Amino acid sequence: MQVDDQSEYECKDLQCFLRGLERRNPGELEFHQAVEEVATTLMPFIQEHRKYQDAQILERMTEPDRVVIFRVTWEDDSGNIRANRAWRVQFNNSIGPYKGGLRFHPSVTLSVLKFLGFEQTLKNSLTGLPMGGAKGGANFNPKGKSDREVMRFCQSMMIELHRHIGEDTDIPAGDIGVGGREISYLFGQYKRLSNRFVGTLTGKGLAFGGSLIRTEATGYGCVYFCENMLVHKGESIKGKSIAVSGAGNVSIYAVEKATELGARVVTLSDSDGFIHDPNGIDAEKLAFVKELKEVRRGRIAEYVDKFRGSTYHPGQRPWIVPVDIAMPCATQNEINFDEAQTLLRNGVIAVCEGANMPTVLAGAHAFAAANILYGPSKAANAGGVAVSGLEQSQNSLRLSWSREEVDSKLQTIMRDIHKKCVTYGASSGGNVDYVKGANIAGFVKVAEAMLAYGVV
Ligand code: NDP
Ligand code: 2IT
Repeated sequence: MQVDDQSEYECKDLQCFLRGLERRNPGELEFHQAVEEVATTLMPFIQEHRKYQDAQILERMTEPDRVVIFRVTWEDDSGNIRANRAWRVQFNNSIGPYKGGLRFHPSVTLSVLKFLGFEQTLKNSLTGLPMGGAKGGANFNPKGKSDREVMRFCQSMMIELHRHIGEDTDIPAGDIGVGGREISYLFGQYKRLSNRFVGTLTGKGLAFGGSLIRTEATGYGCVYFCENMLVHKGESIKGKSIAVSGAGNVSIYAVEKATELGARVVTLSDSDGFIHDPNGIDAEKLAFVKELKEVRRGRIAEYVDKFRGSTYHPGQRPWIVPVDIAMPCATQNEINFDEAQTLLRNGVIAVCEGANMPTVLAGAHAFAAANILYGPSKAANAGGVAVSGLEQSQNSLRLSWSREEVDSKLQTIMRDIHKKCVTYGASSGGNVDYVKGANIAGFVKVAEAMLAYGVV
């Protein structure tokens, strides 16, 4: 990084800023993409508010506080020695201790974790809770591994990770490939190594400090955000058809809440293909999916053997199905430009992102140009980390809130995030640019804290 390159720091326009970012972070395409999306909407705001520009806040905010990279060595069931790479990207702790998930997937790279950590910083700010931004994970593939192999990996990873985290320092949680099983192994090992029982991880089991509704929070929160956008436009989710992608934690609970509120969810997917059930994935069918994914760790293709009238589409994504609402809940860049166009051609009225950065930049621009309701991930999926924040509060207080209490706080947080997006994103024509609203609202709180700290 060329911190002392004066000319770069005299950048006053977007292109100059992005060229510098690319030069400092070569080849980190996902990170470039996330920053470009944010900087594009923020730059006019920063230019209007010279204090942020003069203090180089965006330049500083796009440089992580620190990155820890380490080897995780473990032994598989056949006695072979395996080695993986793991990271913790501690992005920004201006408004609270570092907070963000861990991802286990073979596609994990530093670029992916930097994009996620950067987004997390703004998302956590939006929740209104005192949480900084971080992300971590490993290029470990949990698919096809036995429980004992996953346990040995988690325990080995924690031997290094525990030095860098703590209940007031950095609090990891789940993400792709890291659910209740992995958090339990990680927390159990953290507790042994630190000889303390504190809430250093969230998403824990209910018997050992977990919060009710944390499992459901991201999916439920995404549906609450979608309903807020629809109600703001005089509409409702009731009676709408929805395409959900993925079949993991976020997808399952998005389907559950959407169905409960009277919508008809017609698709689910995994990395092999998608299922289409025009009759809707009701509570009974969803119970099958939960058991399939959470207990048997099977593939979504099995759905069609069980439920008549449904079809499986190998190698394809759900966005070709005509629906009112799209909820991408699998992974980044899972809606490309052509798929965005297809959704629009088929009359989609809302896209609400459960996954992080699921839409490519050109697709996001197409949604904005079409003036549909477009809820970007940092606003729409903030319910997960928000309830993680509530889990931390309960751990500190040494008590547990009821399901109703947590759900009601989650609904209030999602309503407040929607309100902040409207405050900063409403145009004179009555439309709301939720991307702009979320980016500015998330930025301002972190930026004000950084300004207050001086040159840090
Ligand atoms: P899970 O591991 O529970 O499920 C992930 C799902 O997405 C699986 O169906 C998986 O299919 C699919 N998927 C993952 N990677 C790919 C890929 N490269 N291509 C196609 N499909 C893929 O993860 P979560 O549900 O927890 O996370 C899903 C998304 O939501 C991620 O973007 C995550 O960052 C985001 N998120 C999660 C939160 C949480 O609390 N868990 C909070 C906020 C956002 P397969 O089995 O074939 O891999
Ligand atoms: O992307 C996310 O917000 C998460 N994976 C949840 C992070 C958390 O700390 O609960």
